[in-house]
Amino acid sequence: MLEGLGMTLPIIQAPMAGVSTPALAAAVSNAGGLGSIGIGASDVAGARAMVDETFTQTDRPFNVNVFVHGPAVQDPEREAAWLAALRPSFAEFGAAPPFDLRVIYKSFSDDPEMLSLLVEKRPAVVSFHFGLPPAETIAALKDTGIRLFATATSLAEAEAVEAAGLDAVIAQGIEAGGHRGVFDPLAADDGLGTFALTRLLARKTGIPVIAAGGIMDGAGIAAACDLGAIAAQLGTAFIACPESAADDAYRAALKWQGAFHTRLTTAISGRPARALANRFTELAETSLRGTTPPDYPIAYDAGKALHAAAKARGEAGYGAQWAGQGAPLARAMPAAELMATLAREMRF
Ligand code: FMN
Repeated sequence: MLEGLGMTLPIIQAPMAGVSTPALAAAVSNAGGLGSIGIGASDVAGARAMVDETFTQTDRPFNVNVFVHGPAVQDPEREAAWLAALRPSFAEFGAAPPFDLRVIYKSFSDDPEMLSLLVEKRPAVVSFHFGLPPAETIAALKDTGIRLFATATSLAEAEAVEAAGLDAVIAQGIEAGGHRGVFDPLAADDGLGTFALTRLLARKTGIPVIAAGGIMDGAGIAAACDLGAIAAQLGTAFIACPESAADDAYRAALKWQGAFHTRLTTAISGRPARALANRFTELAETSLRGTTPPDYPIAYDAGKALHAAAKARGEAGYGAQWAGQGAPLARAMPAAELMATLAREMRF
């Protein structure tokens, strides 16, 4: 399958909504990997601009990633309690929490215009995070020749991905940075690590497996391939590349102590996600402890407002600084150089 995608290296740069860029994806694809853009948090116009820009920067295949979460249910009481718990943190920066919270972006399951865009643009790959869209949507994408991948965090999710007729499954371990791709955030989560999950899916499913979570260098990629993965998907390893959209504070935080203490929390967005330890994750363990966040992505509206209020007063520690457990191993270098380094390391 890698050859069919023009890949000469088993390396996929993870889609990272808000962090990956057309320049990053193009650099990775141009270097023989598969670059990805994340449009999960974009509207159709924003997504169109990103897809078009990527096509202008590379003529090689790339991946476009969407979020397929269940519908967010507004719950005024829960949201009011959450905002009340956040009020002292806003007050610290001379601000007040928003009056109410919004569903800040749509699920791909419920976005026919985004589907039309992808059918029109035909990127080589489309990948799904948080679940699978309806069968008609999958069929419409497949009819155009687009290859489809989806994240799974368990064998049951991977079996659903295989049964839906997708081309590959991304085995996302608990070490991974960013949101866990769990289909149902309220269901029990076994928190399988990348090593166990990759091997489990390689042995128990009949579709190609891509390993993701905590893989930072050539040794990690080689190990994933030894476990039966056809490729490794790396996110955190690419955050420090100059082509990413990470701001200066995020890049600096990646080099500080928080990188050694990543935290899995639902407090920032409403869904479990792994971030560098910072003031927000500290809040999750103190004043927000015991308060249930609103549904994803409603809670994220509050999280982004708090980050904006704090940043306006010079405090960057409330950003959603997603990162995996391998964060201290991140290297700040141009993506093409990082790809060459990873290729060199894999050969040892
Ligand atoms: N996965 C997605 O499918 N879509 C996303 O938009 C997305 N955003 C992410 C943003 C950041 C900053 C990070 C670090 C990860 C994100 N992920 C997203 C998860 C990655 O696909 C992947 O599972 C993860 O990066 C692998 O772990 P690693 O970060 O340790 O390499």
